[in-house]
Amino acid sequence: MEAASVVPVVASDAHLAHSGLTEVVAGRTVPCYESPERAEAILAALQADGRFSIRSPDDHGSAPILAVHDAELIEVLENAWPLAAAAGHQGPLIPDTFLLSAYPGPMPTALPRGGLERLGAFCFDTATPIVGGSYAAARAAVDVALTAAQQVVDGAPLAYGLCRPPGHHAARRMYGGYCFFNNAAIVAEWLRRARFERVAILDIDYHHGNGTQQLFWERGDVLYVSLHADPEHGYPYFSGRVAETGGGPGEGATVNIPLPPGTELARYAEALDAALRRIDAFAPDAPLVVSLGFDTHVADPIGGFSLQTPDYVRLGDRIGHGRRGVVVVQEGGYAVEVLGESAVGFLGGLATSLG
Ligand code: Q9C
Ligand code: ZN
Repeated sequence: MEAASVVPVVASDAHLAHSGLTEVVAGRTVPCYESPERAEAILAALQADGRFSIRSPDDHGSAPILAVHDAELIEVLENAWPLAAAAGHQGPLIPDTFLLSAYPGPMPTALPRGGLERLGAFCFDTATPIVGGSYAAARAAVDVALTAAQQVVDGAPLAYGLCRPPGHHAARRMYGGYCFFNNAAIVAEWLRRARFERVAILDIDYHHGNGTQQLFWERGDVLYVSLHADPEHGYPYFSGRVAETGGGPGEGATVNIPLPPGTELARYAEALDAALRRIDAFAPDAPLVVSLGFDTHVADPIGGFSLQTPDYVRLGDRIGHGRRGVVVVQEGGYAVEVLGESAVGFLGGLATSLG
């Protein structure tokens, strides 16, 4: 990469006020893995490197979010904390009662008005606490992703949105998995509505992006390709199998590549090349959207793969090879001590290989 080709990075301070303290994992209460320190570590490493120029996001308003999410999800997330606080609730909001599709049967259901009580109809896990700053942080993460996408539409070969909270587990009217709004999906739909005919999303977070898959399940114009932990053992368990290939006009435009525990670079790179061939065959005319997770790292406390820090240079290099524009959106990665070097390596490898 030449000195002149500085990679645009978009980041916001709003994420700092989204700090949930604890999450519930298999019935035990543990400190939140999805912490402000994650994004701060990546930002510090990019700042120290010198090849990146860091800016704040532009406000894109609600319309791009409403293009993929139900308006009620936005309203619920916006009002959960103020409503619960007004009712005297103290501390982060994690629902304890969930409205499964099995609940109503033939019965009518109505949602309660309370901020906390209502969350159980929109949330699918116990890992995603809401605090006073969560909604603003989730909104800012969307703006971060869209501002990065705008940079690429405007001609940058690569831009990176340092999104926090992440997004790929968020579905049309459901949040969870540390995600509130699906930053990558919002970018993909925004690109479609801007001027592009075919958008591809490559998801290399350790976990299956159930939200992204759901949002584009019946869409033949948005390809979703994901490498992730086999759902037989890997969160979120209920999606991500090879047989899930999309429905209706979207048949064939969902591609799942589950990988076994302990997956190392050789096998991962092989799977990544298969994913990239699928993307090339789809022939997207839009910038590639990458959902990037570092929870594939061997040091990750909740992941089960065995990638090493230098491997991310190779992944970036493979993804960038012969490609024109790439928008990278940050998803997971919880080994804070490896995030900075992994991010610099991945983005450096990508920037160097782009056509
Ligand atoms: N025993 C992202 O990486 N907890 N979300 C899993 C497994 C939730 C991950 C517990 C993990 C969410 C964006
Ligand atoms: Zn993940």
